[in-house]
Amino acid sequence: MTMAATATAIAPQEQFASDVRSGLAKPRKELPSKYFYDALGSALFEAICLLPEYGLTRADERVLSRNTREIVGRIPHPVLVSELGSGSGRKTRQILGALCKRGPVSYYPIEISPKALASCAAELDDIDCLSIVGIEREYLDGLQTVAAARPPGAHLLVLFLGSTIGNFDTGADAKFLREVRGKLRPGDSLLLGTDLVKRVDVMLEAYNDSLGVTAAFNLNLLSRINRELEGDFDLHQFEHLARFNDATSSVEMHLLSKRRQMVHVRQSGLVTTFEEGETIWTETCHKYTCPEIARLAAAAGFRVEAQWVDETWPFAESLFVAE
Ligand code: AVJ
Repeated sequence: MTMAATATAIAPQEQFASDVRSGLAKPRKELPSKYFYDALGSALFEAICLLPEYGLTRADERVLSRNTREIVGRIPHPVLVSELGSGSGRKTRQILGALCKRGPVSYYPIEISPKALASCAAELDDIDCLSIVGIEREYLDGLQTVAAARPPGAHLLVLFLGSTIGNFDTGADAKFLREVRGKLRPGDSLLLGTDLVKRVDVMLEAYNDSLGVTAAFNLNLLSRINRELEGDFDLHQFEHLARFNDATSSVEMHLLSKRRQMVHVRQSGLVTTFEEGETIWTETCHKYTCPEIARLAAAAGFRVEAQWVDETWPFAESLFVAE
């Protein structure tokens, strides 16, 4: 794998320190969910994907593998593929493998974690005719780099799988997709994975598993702050909380302070007090409906070319085409 871009204006560590400072200074404390994925957090997420309660990733993989031929049949050739978040490479493998049967394909995974990029490249290394160019950037910056590098006449397919789109705040998903659209040309495609609304108890158990893996995944954010930013969070004094917000149709994850306590984060220059029962909001996982996906596409300048839904665990794969 070649690395096309590693330059960032502000060092990732400083960005982390500053995001922690601003998130914990808010009246309703919050932390960005993108910081879950250090080496331990990524391993815990892989474990989450194996939990019986968490059907999301299996559904995503199932829809993709059952419909690979039809999906790929709708993508013009030659094509340049870019993925927002490199994931484990497992899901992408089938799509890329099928595209490669028609000729050489360039694949540009965009990911802020260099480790994730490396393991994705290792996973996909054996596919013939595939050249992998890792882009260590935020999604939109990375997509800009890919768009600038595309040869004339090549079609661009953007993959945004696993319902990561659901992690945006309400309204920010549409804004993000508009920005993605802004980097594309008419006729380019976006394959978008979205988890769909299902029974509330099923949705809640997916984020509150009986082994406590999701709790560990959530709490690891505090231990990452301790490790990397010289924080002194006492992990025993916080607990994992998952709840369904009806108004936004989202599962929210929080970390709840079990008592009144003070916390320091040295590299963020932060001292803050938690009341008993106060929470840090760490993640939003929005659950979609199909009409909502259609509205989202239209609002962002796409049409829904095709859609595939898993019936066992309602999850949709939608092929958007830029208008
Ligand atoms: C990887 C963002 C799709 O929102 O379900 C899993 C992350 N958080 N369990 C999700 C996650 C808690 C996951 N996504």
